[in-house]
Amino acid sequence: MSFPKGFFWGGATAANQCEGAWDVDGRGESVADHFTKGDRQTPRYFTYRIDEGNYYPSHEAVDFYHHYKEDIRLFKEMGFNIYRMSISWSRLFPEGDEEQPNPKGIAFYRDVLTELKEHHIEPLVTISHYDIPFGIAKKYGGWQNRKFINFYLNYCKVIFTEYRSLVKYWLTFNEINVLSNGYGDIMAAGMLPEKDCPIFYTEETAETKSRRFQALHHQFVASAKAVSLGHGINPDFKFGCMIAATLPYGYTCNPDDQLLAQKELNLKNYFCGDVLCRGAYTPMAARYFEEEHILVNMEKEDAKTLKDGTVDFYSFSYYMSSCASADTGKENSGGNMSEGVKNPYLETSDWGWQIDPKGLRYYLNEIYGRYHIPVMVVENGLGADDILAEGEVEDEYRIAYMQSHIKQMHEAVKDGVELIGYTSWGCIDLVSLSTGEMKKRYGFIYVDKNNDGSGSLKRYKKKSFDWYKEVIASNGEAALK
Ligand code: BGP
Repeated sequence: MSFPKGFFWGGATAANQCEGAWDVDGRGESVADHFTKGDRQTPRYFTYRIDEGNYYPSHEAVDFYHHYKEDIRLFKEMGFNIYRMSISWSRLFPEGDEEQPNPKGIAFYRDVLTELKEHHIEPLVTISHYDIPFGIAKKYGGWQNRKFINFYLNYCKVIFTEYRSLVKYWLTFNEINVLSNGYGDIMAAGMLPEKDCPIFYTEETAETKSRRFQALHHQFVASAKAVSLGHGINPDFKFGCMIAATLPYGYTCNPDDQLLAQKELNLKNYFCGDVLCRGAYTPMAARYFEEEHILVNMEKEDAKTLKDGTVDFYSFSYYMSSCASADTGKENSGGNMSEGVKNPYLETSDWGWQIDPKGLRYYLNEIYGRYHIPVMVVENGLGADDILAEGEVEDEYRIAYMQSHIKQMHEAVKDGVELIGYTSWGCIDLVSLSTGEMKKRYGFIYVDKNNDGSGSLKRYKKKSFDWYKEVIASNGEAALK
């Protein structure tokens, strides 16, 4: 048994991490344009002003804006039949609250989508990937303000109508569960701090939690409304939720560890998954809100809106698993919103992320068993410090990482999971979200751009480029050897 016929193979990027051209053709500032560069030891900062003395990696990124034709040609050469990209909201609505979009922004995405169509690559479009217009964040306080639902829906109406015949697959919010996990106030909710601070900084009080969950509730409503709106505009549209897979194993067979792991699985994944896929809050939510003194205003009609706007498929990013332990003295592992106790059975990447291909199979079964809707892995990959030598990058470690994950996806398919696609993260090198570095590379395509912003932006094929090409040509078989 191999991967299903018509399986989607491709790669994924996000506008603020690859497009650049931050102030070109009428684009407005995004909150992400206010994030400085950090590294594994130094946090990225949000700065209210764009300081001349600071470096903001999103401003140029890898300049996909001016290289998209060349990049799409390379994707096609690898055999992609899908490409996950995001639209920069502030390229279309510079401040975020305008009625009418910026025509040059509309034209840019039309060109990109047309280019994909000509290459027979299906776009998978993330509507909001950590890319909130700075204008509305500043004026209205971010997603905690219910007005955001209408700004978002106006944006959706424009892109659904403009690109009605160019896009079929949409994701409403990237990793929506960062808000239930406590990381996303600035980047995912546009709730700006009073003072410049690290981008992942969150003060945890009942009040800040209430604001965060209020913002999340508004995103749930916005997502459901977008799904209903989109289905009305084109009944062929397919919508997915996008969740950062957070897979906690109980550290020991101590029932306390297992209960903790179960609670984390619920709060970090199903909290959002249940609303988006089933149209209602997960049973554990009420107790959690009560114990944490979290207050969320919900309008009377919201329950019906959520029920009516459930998604058509479940998509997620998967990089690692974690461990839950009731013993608070244990050493933690690093990760993107997935911190937990270090697992002695797993290796870690150079950035401290635990590598666990079998966890991907586990998670796929878990999700499909709960929701019974098609599933797509829309982010997965290895961030590594690649060396370009005489135009070549020998990234065997990336091949090994991806091969082991594809093998486990295949096991999940054999287990009966309706897996429909795989878009590896950062198919072309781009700016790292957590550190802002270029050095943390994920691509099959190397971009000559360095941490300090220097570099020619020239593209080079890595060794993994040819390997992935073979994998796609054989519908996955080449990775199963
Ligand atoms: C996910 C984000 C992506 C991406 C990825 C890798 O959480 O959706 O935007 O960047 O993580 O993370 P990083 O870039 O920090 O290595």
